[in-house]
Amino acid sequence: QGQVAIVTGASRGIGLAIAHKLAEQGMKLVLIGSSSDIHRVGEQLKDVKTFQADVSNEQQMNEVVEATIATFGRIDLLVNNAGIGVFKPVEETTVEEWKRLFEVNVQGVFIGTKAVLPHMKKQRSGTIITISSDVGRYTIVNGSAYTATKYAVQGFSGSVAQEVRSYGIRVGTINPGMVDTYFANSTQGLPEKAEWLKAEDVAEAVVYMASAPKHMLVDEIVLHPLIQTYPV
Ligand code: NJP
Repeated sequence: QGQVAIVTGASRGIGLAIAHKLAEQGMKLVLIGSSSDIHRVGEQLKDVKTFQADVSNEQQMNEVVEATIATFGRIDLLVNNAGIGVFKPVEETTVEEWKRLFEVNVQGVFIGTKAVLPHMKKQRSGTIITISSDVGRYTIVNGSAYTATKYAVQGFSGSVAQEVRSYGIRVGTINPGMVDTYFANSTQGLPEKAEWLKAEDVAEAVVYMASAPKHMLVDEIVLHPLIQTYPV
């Protein structure tokens, strides 16, 4: 009760489900989206502030974090959820697509994490959860650029987890398989995705990781739809 969470990419999909689940837990929320859609989400929830900001922009993210401290006084949880996907053969992937994937999926996680850490260190507590991917653990065809970003995020999060654990700060990743959202120009609720994970399934994992006893770090949660085959 009374804890404060920042969730990026909360205007739809997994981030929106996370926002609703954390609100049910009584958390105060700061929600970020790159489009003005994020403000509509704010109208559905209480104790919430919404910001239209690009996670890859350090100045914008620092302003959101400063506004969070000014409004709520602390930051207990950061969920680095915002992400984009491009799935095509490597020769068809442009340098612009490669750069943008890394800006949002990797630089965005770095910037968000860097911005909250001084506040969490002062509190000597906090949890940082990044929504990475099962493809941060193995590779898929036609996903080379996206897969590279999620491998990068795994390395980053694991390293930061070691760096900040002595401050009582926990850093972990959640690695879902196929989730029914708007990801990579899809639409949520299509019949062919009926048996995929729901955004709420990933949100439940966030709640589990964030509400674990303070002495316990849940490093990583991997979850798949039962129908999805994957390398082991
Ligand atoms: O995607 P989607 P998901 N700055 O498209 C926001 C990972 N994942 O919920 O631009 C700030 O429905 C965007 O906001 P707006 C995936 O890699 C997914 O599935 O305003 N926000 C929207 O709210 C990603 O890390 C699957 O519309 C930015 C949200 O991000 C995470 O799950 C599988 C932004 C995207 O909603 C959430 O993706 C997997 C920016 N620069 C991992 N760019 C899957 N769906 O199957 C985008 O393994 N947003």
